[in-house]
Amino acid sequence: MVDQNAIRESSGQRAGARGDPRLDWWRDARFGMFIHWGLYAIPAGEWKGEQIPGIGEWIMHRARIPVREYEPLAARFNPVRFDAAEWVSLARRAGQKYLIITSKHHDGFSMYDSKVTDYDIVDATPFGRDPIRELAAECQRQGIRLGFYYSQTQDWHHPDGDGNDWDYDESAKDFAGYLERYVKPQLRELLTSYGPVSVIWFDTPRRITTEQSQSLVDFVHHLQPACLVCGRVGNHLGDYASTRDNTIPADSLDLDWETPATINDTWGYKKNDHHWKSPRELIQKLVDVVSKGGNYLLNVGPTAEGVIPQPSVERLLAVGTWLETNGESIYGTGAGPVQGLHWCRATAKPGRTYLHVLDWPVGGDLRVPGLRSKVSRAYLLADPARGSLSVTAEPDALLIKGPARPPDPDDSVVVLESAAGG
Ligand code: FHN
Repeated sequence: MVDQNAIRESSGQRAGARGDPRLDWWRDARFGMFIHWGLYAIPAGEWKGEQIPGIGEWIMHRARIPVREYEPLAARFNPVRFDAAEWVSLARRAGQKYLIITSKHHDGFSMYDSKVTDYDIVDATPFGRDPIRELAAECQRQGIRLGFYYSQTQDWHHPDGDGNDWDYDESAKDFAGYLERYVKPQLRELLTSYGPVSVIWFDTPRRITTEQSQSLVDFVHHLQPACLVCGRVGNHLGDYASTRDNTIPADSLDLDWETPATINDTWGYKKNDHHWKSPRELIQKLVDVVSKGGNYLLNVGPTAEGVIPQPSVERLLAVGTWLETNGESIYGTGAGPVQGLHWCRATAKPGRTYLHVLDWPVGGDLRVPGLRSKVSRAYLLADPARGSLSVTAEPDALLIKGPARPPDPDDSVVVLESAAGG
C-alpha cells in the first residue's frame, strides 16, 4: 500500500518501483549519512544580530539576504578543521553505508571545484581545498559509497535559478537555459571528476517539467549508469522515492523509498539548535523505517570550521554501537511479517524474522499476533550463546518467553528462524 501522504510531492508511484538490481546495494545498506554543509554554517542561524527562524541552510531566503551581501561569506569560509578521514570514519562507525553531501544547495554555492562558476569553495574561499575530492578519496579508502545532493531547481544566487525574488524578477528568468547551461555542466563535472557516484540527490523540484526531470535522469544515467537518482528530481521520476522530511509512513510501502531526517531540527548548522533526538529515538526511527521497507538517511550539519557537532557524533556512535550487535537485523532486511504493533517492529530476510521489541513487556512474555509460519528456533540477537527461547503457538499469536528484563533498553532483537522464511 502506498502512503501518498508520506511520499506526496517528493515522489510517486514510478520512482521506487521495485526490482531494479542497480538498487541492490542501497536496499542492503538501509542507513546512510546526509551532510548539509555550506556557507550558511557561518551565520549559523543569525543575521545582523537577529535570530532567523527555521532551518539553517535557508537563512539567505528567510532573511531575504541580497546576493551582494551573502556572497562575501565565501571570503570568510575557512574550515581548517575539516578532516575527510574523520567524517567518513564517523559514518563507518555509525554503521552508515553511504554518505550524501551537498555539492550545491539552494544558496547556489558550489562546495567543489567547479569550472562553470567561480562561486565555489576552491575559487572563492581562503580554504582553497576541494572537500568533495577529499571525501571521494576517503570514501573509496574506507568502503563507503558517495552521493551528491544537488539543488536542481532552486538557486538563489543564479539569476535564472528558482527561488530568489528579492534580487531577480522571477518572470524574466530563463529556467530552461539555466538547466542546460549551468545545472547539466555542473552535473557533468560531479559525475566525471570524482569517481563512482552512487546517488544524485536532487531536491525541491517545484516548477521543473516532466521533460526536464526526465532529461536530468537520462543525463545522470548516461554519464554513470549505476548512479541512482533520488525521487526528488520531480514528476514521479527517479530510481527511488523519498518521503517528506522527517516523515515515516504509517505502513510498509511496496516501493524503494527512504526517509531523510535531521538529528536536531535543522539540516545546515545552527548554533542555537540544541533540540537533539536521543540515541533511543534515532535507533527506534531507524528500525521503524527499515521495518516498513525503507532507508534512513540521517543528517549532520558541520560547522563553518569543518567540525561535525559533538552531540551528533555521540548520537551516531551510540547508534553504531547498537548496530554492532544488531546489524544483522537491519542490513539486507526488508519489511517484516508483523506490522502495526506499537511495542514491536519486524524486519525480515529469507529464513529469519527479527522482532524489534521497543517496549519490553513486564515479565518478558512476548505475545506476537499475526505470525503464521513455523518458527524452528528463537533467540536474542544480543545473546552470544544464542540460547533458545521457548516458543508456543497460541490460537491467534505466537508466545515467546523472553527474560523478565529487557536485554537492550532501546530495542531488544529476537530472532525467529523458520524454514519458510516467515
Ligand atoms: O529545502 C530543502 C532543505 O533545505 C533540506 O535540504 C531538505 C533535506 O531533505 N530538503 C528540502 C526541503 O524538503
